[in-house]
Amino acid sequence: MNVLLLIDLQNDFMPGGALAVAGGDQVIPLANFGIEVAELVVATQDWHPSDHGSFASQHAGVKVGESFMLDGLTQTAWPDHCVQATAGAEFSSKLNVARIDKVIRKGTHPTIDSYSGFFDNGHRQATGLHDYLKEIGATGLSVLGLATDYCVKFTVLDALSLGYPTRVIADGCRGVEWNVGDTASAIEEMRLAGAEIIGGSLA
Ligand code: VGL
Ligand code: ZN
Repeated sequence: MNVLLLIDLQNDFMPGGALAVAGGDQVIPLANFGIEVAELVVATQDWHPSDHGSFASQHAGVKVGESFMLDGLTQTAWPDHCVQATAGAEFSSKLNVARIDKVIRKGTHPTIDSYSGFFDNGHRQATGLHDYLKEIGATGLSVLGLATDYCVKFTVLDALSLGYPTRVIADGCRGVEWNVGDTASAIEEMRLAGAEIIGGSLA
């Protein structure tokens, strides 16, 4: 069974959101088309406590976009975003959420971030996504969502190392692009790791 995996299609990553990704809303129609034709749909949801350690607001002298050490790992400082049970953490209202079979929440532990939908950034804890995919007999993944250079990339790299044939629907992804070229580099990194990169077609 091929599974459509939707990454973090949440209000805070949409234009106007706390961690807005340029053109983030433009991927929703393709996500909804994918949902219509997919056998099974899994969505990840960035789901942080309000005092999450990835937030610049929690660290005196650390500005958004800077790197700092968080519990032994290099961490990028983000604006407060996707706080549990806030409007920003909800899926975009334009997304056909009724047809999502399973939601995987990540980033819930206060002192570690979780870009990947499978594991936190230190690979200390699993989110349950791999167990779920094994349980339903997933044989391959088609991935789209936000952001190409963070959560999409790390989810895809983990999926490949776990052995899932993985396809990235590039037109369904947008990057944060802190540095010019980050999105293109992320696509190249996923391709070199073995992902199949395709345009807008789900065929
Ligand atoms: C993301 C930064 C922080 C993402 C989540 O969804 O790509 N990026 N939290
Ligand atoms: Zn986050």
